[in-house]
Amino acid sequence: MKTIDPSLIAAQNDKLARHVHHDYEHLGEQLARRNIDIETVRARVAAFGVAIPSWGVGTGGTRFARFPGQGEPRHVFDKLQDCAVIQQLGRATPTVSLHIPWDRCSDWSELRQAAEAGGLAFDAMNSNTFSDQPGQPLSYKFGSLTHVDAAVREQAVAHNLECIAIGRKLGSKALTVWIGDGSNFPGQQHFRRAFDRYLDSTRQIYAGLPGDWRMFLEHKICEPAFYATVIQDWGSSFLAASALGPQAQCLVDLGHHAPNVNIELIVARLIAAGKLAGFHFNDSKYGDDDLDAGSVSPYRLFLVFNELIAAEHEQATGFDPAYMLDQSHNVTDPIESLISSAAQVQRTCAQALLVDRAALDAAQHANDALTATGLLQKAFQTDVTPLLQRVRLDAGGAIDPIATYRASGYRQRVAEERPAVKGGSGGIV
Ligand code: PSV
Ligand code: MN
Repeated sequence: MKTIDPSLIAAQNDKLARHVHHDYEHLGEQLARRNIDIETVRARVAAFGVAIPSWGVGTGGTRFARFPGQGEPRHVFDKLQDCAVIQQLGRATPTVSLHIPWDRCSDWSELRQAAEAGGLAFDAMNSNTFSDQPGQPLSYKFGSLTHVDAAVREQAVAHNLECIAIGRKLGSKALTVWIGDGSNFPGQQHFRRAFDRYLDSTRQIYAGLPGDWRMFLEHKICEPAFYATVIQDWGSSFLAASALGPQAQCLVDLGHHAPNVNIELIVARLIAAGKLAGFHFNDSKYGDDDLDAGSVSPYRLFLVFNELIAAEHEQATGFDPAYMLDQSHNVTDPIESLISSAAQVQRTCAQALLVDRAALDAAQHANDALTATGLLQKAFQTDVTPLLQRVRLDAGGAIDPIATYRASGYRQRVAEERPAVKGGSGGIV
């Protein structure tokens, strides 16, 4: 697999390594004064990983247009190669989440080998019953797992079971189910019956889950159903996951909520119920904008991580969230966006590890709101850049991954090998 020449990474790192060691030492001293051991934080951050969505390495596009970039991946092997570059430089993305049928290929063992060669493994499998594929017998125009026609539901169930079968070949351990089913007009759909049909269909998928797999139910407030969506919020998702059983959990995509919804509170509720599957990280200003994680509201991301690290600290039962990115890159090179977004998520994890949990407990018990919130801000405002740089350097990545990526000329090189394809494979809608 043609990735970046390691000697280029080493040469780029050589220019910066001295400063990184100095800055790291300085940060360590500052944290020691706060009774925080930087080595402990570093070990935890080094173990943190967030999955790359295979569909994220292509230019996403909006409902209006897609403006493909140079060297767009042509198929899943190209996508894996791009993911390998992201991991090689950033060292925060050891896994890839595939979307079927966008990532269909003729030889899954070859794909698994390619992933291994690129230092990657497979995270959750994603099914797609929100769009019709060429040659598909029945249409999902009016829904899939909740369709009024049992034959359409059967087709959608079979597709999900096939995703599990593919995932087993690849070493995946989870299936993420997001459906666009819902209605665009009041009265169009019988709400309770549609939800019952969802339960009936997902029960059949759940029955096909291997014992060591999980099923992630992803909710979304709207789009493509703009009046009512069947699994529109964490409440519906939670009801369904509870009805299905312990292997079903609720996946939180940060963009899938109404503006200003308190997502960290939802996260806390799901943790308490042992039903937090994990995340699709991204950011937004207005809706499901799929902007780069932490690019608009980094403090909101921090507050989510504050709940996650608190749960880890308190050893909450059944707490084992899966972390994935889910973004649409329209104006950036997707590889650059994914490297920097993963680093942003990793940064936020590091910041949340700096919260003085004992002091926060004490402030909460004393009803000292200002001290409590100040403790969160102190952690959030700590510049952990040297720590992230050290983690990358120690793992063989690039101290400055974006600069190294640009210096490598990777994009120009793949542009020569990958002729421009009009339209290209599926992006995010
Ligand atoms: C839906 O908007 C979503 O967030 C789901 O995760 C899909 O699988 C993904 O985007 C890709 O379109
Ligand atoms: Mn998503």
